[in-house]
Amino acid sequence: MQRGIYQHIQEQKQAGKKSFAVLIDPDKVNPGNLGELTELAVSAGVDYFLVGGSLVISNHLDDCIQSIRQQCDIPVILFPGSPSQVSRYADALLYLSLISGRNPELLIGQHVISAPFVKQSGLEIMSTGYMVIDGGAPTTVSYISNATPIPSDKHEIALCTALAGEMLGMKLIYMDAGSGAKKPITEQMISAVAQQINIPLIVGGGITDPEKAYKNCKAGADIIVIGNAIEKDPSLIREMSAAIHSITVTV
Ligand code: 1GP
Repeated sequence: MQRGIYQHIQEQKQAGKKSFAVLIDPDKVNPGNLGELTELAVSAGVDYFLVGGSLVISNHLDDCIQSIRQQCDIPVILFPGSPSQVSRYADALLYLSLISGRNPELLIGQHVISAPFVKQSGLEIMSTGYMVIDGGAPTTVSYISNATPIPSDKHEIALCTALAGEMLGMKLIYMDAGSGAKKPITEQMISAVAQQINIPLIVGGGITDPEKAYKNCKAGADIIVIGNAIEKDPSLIREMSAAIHSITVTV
């Protein structure tokens, strides 16, 4: 991709188009199933790969990204759970600040430590206000972050947090119920946030069917992230992509 990924995300938003990002956890793929997944993603018109996880145990992040890149042109965006998850083979990085929590390490501490090598990586850096929303049960992200998620019915907390993130200069807001969340984020909360911010809104966590993805987009999500459901049934990629891409809103 010649121009920047963030510019592309903004252009899609301005055109009223919705995007689909497939989340790949490097711990859960092997060369065989990653190849198959990539092939399916290309044929289904997936917009982005997000690679990373709250807790990555293996050390084949680089191999995983290189294998995707050898097979396709779908941009690879890092979604790091820690500063160790930076790979120069990716295209961009979500520079996440956990603005829904009050853990200073995840708001700014780890950024200070990782800033020099993040800069040296040459990756496109996209500052992202990361908001963890209660998904009905503790998820890896809620446990690891040691921060309380925003209650799922407190729309006003979510929208004020997102607004603050935007006014602090963040380029994206990512609302996440956590991987494998029992209850994905409600359309009411997505809509409350989307109506208040101008920057692109990413939504993920516990989305398992195309109808939910569709409704989330209708409520104002610009990018839908799906991991678990696709790990379990890769053939869902096609239906999810069709549902997300079927929407064009008038802006
Ligand atoms: C998690 O938003 C992502 O950070 C995706 O969640 O794995 O539940 O799709 P799922």
